Amino acid sequence: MRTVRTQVAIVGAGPAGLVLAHLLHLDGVRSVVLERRDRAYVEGRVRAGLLEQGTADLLRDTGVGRRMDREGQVHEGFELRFDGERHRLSTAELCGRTVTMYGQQEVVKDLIRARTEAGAPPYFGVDDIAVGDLTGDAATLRCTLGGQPAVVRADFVAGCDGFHGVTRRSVSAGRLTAYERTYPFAWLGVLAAAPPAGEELIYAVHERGFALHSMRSPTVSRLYLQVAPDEDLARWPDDRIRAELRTRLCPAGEPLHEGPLSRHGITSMRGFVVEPMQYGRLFLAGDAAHIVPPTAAKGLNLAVSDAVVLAGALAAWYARGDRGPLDGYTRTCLRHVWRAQDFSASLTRLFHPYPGEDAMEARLRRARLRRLVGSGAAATSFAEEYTGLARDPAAARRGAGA
Ligand code: RFL
Ligand code: PHB
Repeated sequence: MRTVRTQVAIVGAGPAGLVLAHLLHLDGVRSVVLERRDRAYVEGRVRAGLLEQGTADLLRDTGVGRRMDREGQVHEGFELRFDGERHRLSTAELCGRTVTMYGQQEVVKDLIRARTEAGAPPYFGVDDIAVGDLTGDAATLRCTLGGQPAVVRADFVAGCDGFHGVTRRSVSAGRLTAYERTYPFAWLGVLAAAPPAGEELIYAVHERGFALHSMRSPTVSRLYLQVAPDEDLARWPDDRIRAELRTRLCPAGEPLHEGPLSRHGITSMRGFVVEPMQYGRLFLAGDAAHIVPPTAAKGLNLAVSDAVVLAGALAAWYARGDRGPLDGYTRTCLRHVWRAQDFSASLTRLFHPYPGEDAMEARLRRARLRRLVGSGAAATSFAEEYTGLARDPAAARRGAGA
């Protein structure tokens, strides 16, 4: 039996786990990252693409932002279409903040590269982790590493293994409370090998359903359509997807570049939070602890925020024996988690016609949209939430003295 001894065992090589490992390394704390999938899978998974300014700044500040600065696109605003009208909201003018479009899998590649260059690459293909007692003198994980049975002993376990991971489920029954909401629709997402229709994102609210025109690069667009929650992808041949995108995004015949579609997927819409986000030696971060519907693009950004809080708390423990920040981990994170849940829920309600929505509700939604584009105060508040002004992981890390 092989034994691996480390300070922090990190389960999952998504954004939460990899940012945490990177920051701990910079803080002189040893960790190992254990990932169920192989490297190609993790680096190829197409998911989020919008980095709040604080997330982009954190990557920059900590030395993993060079490719993002070369290849990512900084956006100073976005377009909102409804009732055949086009409105631009400038987040830069409203609150002085921008967002950066750069694919989640590119962030993941940059972080894996940094771990590899630091001599501590993640272990991939570790698909049988069993979490032992979390309340004793040390935490123990059993798994197979490189074909050999292994025990990983650590002071702490970071559960960064996403919503379907093993760490949250390893906590004894009754210790965690889950809050959950599912939405009566889903998003069908595709990549298009076509230049984006414009320089900024387009959010289109249409009576047939919501549509989003996003992007990953000057030659790759990312498109989403609201569909039924149990939608069958087989019912959506590419011609139907294109026609529906044109109807919802371009009601006045606005341009939309077309190209081959790939990476078709259905993303369910769910809000989920578990409280507390810690138990004994286990600390949950990112999707393992909370899920937001993708409407406001908060999932990845929240995962990075959690990782910054946890890295700071672990560094305080190892550097000064200060247990306070670890004890307060849940409280610190939940403030921004619930803020983002609320913004994501209200944006989801604002942008999507619910199945069976009546004429009254449709008009109330339109009145809210009108207020957003017609009131400086409403637009500024929206821009602050959208760009994550109040939850800036780069500022949090600088503030923690790192
Ligand atoms: P991740 O990225 O899910 O990473 C978790 C990692 O843990 C691994 N894992 C395990 N490893 C070892 N042992 C086990 N038993 C394990 N079980 C799982 C997984 O293989 C994986 O590598 O979580 P993290 O790091 O918390 O990051 C969160 C973000 O990934 C997530 O919030 C966003 O991508 C959510 N999300 C989206 N967010 C947006 O802001 N905009 C989007 O367009 C968007 N699209 C999406 C999404 C999430 C999706 N999911 C969860 C299915 C599209 C999809 C399809
Ligand atoms: C995306 O590009 O995946 C994306 C962008 C903005 C959103 C949601 C998703 O609000």
